[in-house]
Amino acid sequence: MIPKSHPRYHSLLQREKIIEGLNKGIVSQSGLIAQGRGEAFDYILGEKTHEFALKAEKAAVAALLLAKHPVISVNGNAAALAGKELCELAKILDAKVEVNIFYFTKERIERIKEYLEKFDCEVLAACDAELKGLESARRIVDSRGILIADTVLVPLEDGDRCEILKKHGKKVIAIDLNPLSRTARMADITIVDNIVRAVPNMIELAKELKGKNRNELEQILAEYDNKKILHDSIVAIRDYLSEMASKILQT
Ligand code: PTJ
Repeated sequence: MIPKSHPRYHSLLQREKIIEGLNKGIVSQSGLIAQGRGEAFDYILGEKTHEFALKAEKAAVAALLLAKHPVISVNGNAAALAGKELCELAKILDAKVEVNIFYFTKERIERIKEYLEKFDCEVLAACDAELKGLESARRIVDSRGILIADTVLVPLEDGDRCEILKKHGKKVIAIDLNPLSRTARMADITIVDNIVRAVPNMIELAKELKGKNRNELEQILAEYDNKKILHDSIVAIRDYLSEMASKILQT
């Protein structure tokens, strides 16, 4: 039990969720390492949602609302950290939820599916189709989901699949705290934010944008520039580090 007064409460809570996910057979062992990398980037971003992330979250929601076949791809870490919220988002957006993992075992696919179904969510996990051009297990998809999707939300992704999804003509939205990753640089919309903050923000935005017409949603996308967002996120890290370096000298 982590005391709420602990200065690193939120970060420790995420660790606990990931470890719990590992014990339940939802998270892969590598998921622990991925969380550590994410934490490090979150630290140097000041552990908050920046303006550039909110802009990307808004554009992502607009793209998912405009899509014909929107799919939210869920892996072990995403399920453990934000499973409930991802299901809620899917419902508001009328998007499909599909389990897709890098460290593939049929057992883990089933565990994640069962876990997500607890949130009153229909979960695709048939593993009955393949994304051509990809060697990793992420190629194994559901014929009713990612295979036919036009827009895919991929939280905590690896760069290879992002590239292949794009080659298959899909719009890719990534949630990745590392703006330097291949995924972040390849995606159409990159949300440089922690999934535990990004998805609740997207739920609120989805409620708000659902009432807009297609022209208004298209306008949001037309004004969105992912290169600028990536640039701004890297600059935010630089500025945060410069500020901390100055503070050290002042104390
Ligand atoms: O469940 P599986 O088998 O699909 O495996 C999932 C992981 C995450 C282990 C797998 O996809 C993997 O190895 O991913 P990578 O290549 O480590 O990339 C994960 C990215 O997510 C890194 O760039 C991290 O910085 C980022 N990340 C980690 N935790 C968070 C995060 N981004 C947002 N929020 C987080 N909490």
